[in-house]
Amino acid sequence: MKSIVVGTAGHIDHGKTALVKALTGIDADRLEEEKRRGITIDLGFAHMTLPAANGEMLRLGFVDVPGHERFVRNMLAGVGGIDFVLLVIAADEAIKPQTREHFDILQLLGLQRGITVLTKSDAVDAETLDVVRLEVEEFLRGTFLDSAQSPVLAVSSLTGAGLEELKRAMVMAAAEVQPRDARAIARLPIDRVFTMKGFGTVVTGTLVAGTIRRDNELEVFPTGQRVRVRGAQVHGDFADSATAGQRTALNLVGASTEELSRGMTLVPPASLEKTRRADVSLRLLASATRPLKNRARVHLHCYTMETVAEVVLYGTREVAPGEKAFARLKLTEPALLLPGDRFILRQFSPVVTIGGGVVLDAAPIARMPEHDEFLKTSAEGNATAILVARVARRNHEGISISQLTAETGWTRNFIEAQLTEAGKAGRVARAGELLLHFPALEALKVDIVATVEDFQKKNPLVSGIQKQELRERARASAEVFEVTLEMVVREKKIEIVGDLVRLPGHGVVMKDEESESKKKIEDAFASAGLKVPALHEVIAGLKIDKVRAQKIVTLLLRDKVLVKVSDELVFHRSALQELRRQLVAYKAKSAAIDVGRFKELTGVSRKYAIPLLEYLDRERVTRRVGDAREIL
Ligand SMILES: Nc1nc2c(ncn2[C@@H]2O[C@H](COP(=O)(O)OP(=O)(O)O)[C@@H](O)[C@H]2O)c(=O)[nH]1
Ligand SMILES: [Mg+2]
Repeated sequence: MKSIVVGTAGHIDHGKTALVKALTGIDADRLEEEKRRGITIDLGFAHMTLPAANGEMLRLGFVDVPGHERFVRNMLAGVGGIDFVLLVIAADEAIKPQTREHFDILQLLGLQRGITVLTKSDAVDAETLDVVRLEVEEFLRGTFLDSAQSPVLAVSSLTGAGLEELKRAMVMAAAEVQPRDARAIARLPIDRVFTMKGFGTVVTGTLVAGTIRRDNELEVFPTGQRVRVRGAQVHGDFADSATAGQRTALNLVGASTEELSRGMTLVPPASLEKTRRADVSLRLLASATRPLKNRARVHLHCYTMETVAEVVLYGTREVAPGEKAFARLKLTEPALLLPGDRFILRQFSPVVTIGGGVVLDAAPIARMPEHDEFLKTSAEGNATAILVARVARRNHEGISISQLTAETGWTRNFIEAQLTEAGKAGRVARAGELLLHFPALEALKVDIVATVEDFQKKNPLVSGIQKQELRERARASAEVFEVTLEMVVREKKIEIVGDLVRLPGHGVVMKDEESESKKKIEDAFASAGLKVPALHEVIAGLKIDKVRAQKIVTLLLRDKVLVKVSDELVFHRSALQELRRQLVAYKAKSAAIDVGRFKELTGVSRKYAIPLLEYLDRERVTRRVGDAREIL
């Protein structure tokens, strides 16, 4: 069954609440004060089901808003989630100030569908009704409620005249309402919090995206509190789940009514992030009485949330009435905002609606080049272009899929689909969870190879650059560096030996006699096993002088081909590896070994055994316990 949420809008006393009651039978004025004074103060709710043209049923949730100018902020908390509006204009009064203000708000919110209802048709004669209709059609021309595309219907809630026609028109219009995405990340902006006898804490709201099920855990924004859904109601009926586009009530465990309030939002835990900064595109109403100045303080409304914000304009010192601009909003309190969210701005004082806009980026990063380009793409680009821009702006550190979700509110599935597109276009590369900007990645690869090449030219006696040093020169995050390095290795442009990175097959460039000596030293130790010769003897047997020989030994030690076990003793890496293997095998027989058994096992004298055991202790292969060693 399709569900949509219908909002009312219009000036006070024009018959909004009466119309909702005439349609649904429900009095949306639920507060005692509202009933006593006969005016709507806060949001009211009602619901009804109508047969749709395709034989299915259509479920309509109503959000009835107050028309009084003092309660526009309550109206704002209600209209954020609606799919469809009934713009109510009384035939005996025609267009009044809050008709205009509410209609401005609906347009700023980007609402696409609605019906204009001329109420109290019984209170005027046919001629007056015609005049009002003309006036209203003129007022709506060129807007989403232009009478060329959406009906202007006269009704009387008193006599019932026109109500059937209105219902039919609502069913037809509802068919054109784009259903909200039930698979998106769930988001419920809270509009009411109360306790219900036998249930405890209950919150209500219009579920603007996703699905919430009984027993789901949710996170409260911005407090971060975790709650569990004990039960759900949709349009007044118990339900196992609520989906986007439904008026939803949740019975929550884990939070008291004092801890929750209108303006907070419920979302799946650890999926999104709150913010105090948002880059936006905003528009000042043509009817605004003065320009919006840089650094002005305003009231910001988004869904049910409201806070004070400072507007920092980009590239201009003020926005004239009717003009648009990019700006950064600095919120006094953290809130949940996502790209695409519509918001309303009201003047700080006196409080009147002056404009609104759309969030482009609620996770701005510092000192970004081409910031303007990024905002333009965010405002006008398709999802793939936006994804590419978001990856590109983090070209040195990349962005993980979950981080991208937190920035955009997009699900993993949606991101994967965009990635396929972006990948085809050669714009984004993926390494596991990490997304990298392809051109930046290619540049980094070239950079790495050039750095290695350059290093080797300048240090012919060293067989490669230390990985750590290469990383520092590459100016990329550790993760991006590792991923890129791996790619360059796979492409066989460089190779990694131990801690060193070098051009393939490019060991130390040595003169013939030097490389011959190096080989001799290596061979002398490799063939000796643990019964190593004295280093000075090996050096004495070479054709080159001592200083050059010592340099080669230093390189061999640094590359960990040779390992110094004590001041006098140097071993080949392979001999020590073999020793470790022997000890592991020995451990199967005995958990401990003493010096005598060690000599037996390895065939070395005491002069070698003691330094070797001390080396093994340092390496945490063994641990000294009294005279023996425990094998770890
Ligand atoms: N004659 C007549 N009076 C109406 C009609 N609809 C509403 N009213 C009256 O107009 C007043 C304001 O109606 P209400 O629904 O509270 O207006 P709201 O402020 O827009 O919600 C009430 O006294 C209603 O009884 C109508 O269709 N015909
Ligand atoms: Mg009312």
